[in-house]
Amino acid sequence: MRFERSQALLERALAHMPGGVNSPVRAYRAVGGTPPFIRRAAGARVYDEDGNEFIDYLGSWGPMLLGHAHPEVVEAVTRAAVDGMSFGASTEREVLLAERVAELVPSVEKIRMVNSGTEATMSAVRLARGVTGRDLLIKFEGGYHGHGDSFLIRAGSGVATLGLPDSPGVTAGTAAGTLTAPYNDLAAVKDLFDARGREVAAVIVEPVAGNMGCVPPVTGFLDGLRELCTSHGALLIFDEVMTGFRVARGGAAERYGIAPDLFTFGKVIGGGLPVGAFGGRGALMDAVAPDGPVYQAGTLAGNPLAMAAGLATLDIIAREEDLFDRLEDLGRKLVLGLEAAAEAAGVATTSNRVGSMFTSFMTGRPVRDLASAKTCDKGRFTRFFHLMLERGVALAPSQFESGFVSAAHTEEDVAATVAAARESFARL
Ligand code: HOZ
Repeated sequence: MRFERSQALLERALAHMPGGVNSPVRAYRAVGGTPPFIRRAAGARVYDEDGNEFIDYLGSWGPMLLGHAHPEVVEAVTRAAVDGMSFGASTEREVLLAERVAELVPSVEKIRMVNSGTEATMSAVRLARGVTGRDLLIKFEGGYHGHGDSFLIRAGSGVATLGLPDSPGVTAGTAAGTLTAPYNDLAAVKDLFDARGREVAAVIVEPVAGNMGCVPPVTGFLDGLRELCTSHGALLIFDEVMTGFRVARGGAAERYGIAPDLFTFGKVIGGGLPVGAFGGRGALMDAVAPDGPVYQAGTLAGNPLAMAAGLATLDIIAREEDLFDRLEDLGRKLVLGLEAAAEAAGVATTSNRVGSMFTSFMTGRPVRDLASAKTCDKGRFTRFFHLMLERGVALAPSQFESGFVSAAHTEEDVAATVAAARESFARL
């Protein structure tokens, strides 16, 4: 496989963009080699500038639940564009999308649209601090909630991938406002509450961690967080940027039967356009300006094109009854196939999956937190990643990210992926 045009574009990009990219993990620093520059995508396939074709499990890092360029979504966006790109004023589509989210996620009574997951998490934490009058935030090691200052403490995603320290530029004062605990370690969270419970405004958690690879919550973890927050007067924030409308129609809250106080969304809610949102109980959301004093605003918030893409996507999710059964089935077959391929080659892996989110870790140990995720053999992952890429399968270019199956993947795609994995594992 050749990447000549991509390499030429990378060299030009490096002249004017840090790392040649607009988001760090895309630079392939963890795995090396030339990141393919993508020309177009359709269904479960992406095509790069050199004419290479890949079965895509990156899924734009999560949004493409329905696959790329779904005709209904494309049509909705096209129709919206013709009517004007942005008004800075209210539109019917915003109302329809808010109604749709409230129907799919019953604990969301009110919602505010923003432009990214990062904006959503920053705003939700400000709201939590505003309504509780407390300062501290608890997050989990390897948890990633975007690049807001309060979250870049023992963070996952690109921070873990690049092995970066907590980011320079985050003030000591801000960092002191964030406490951390290992994911899935309820006792550690209890200790934090025992020590400083009266100061804790909120616990923010990815209900299925997706930014240290896919790490499901152990039984009782999310319920335990719910109880601890309730008994200490803190808010529970489910960061459903990755899991929302993905691990179930109503996200992780539905899948695990937990009602957090606040939610953050991103990715699928925008159907591939830049949308984030935060929402929750009406009484809490009423503290957001202009109803309340907690300030939050955005020129492009509720952008008509973005709302059209999100609405078309969520309409399909609401309407297609067997969608999540199909995603579950494809995800299960893929991961079983990857495990069998690794076993046949005598390669130790641990595969985690929740619905259509998955990661095959290059370690024989169970992965339930950042420390166990870090036991993986990164060199082996790198070799596997490139062997798969050469065979036309695009995985996330980091061991510490999730893979995503879409509704556009077919049984044949999964079989071809497993065949590629068999060859790749055998060559490690
Ligand atoms: N932080 C994102 C994945 N968890 C990466 C976003 C991107 O590079 O597009």
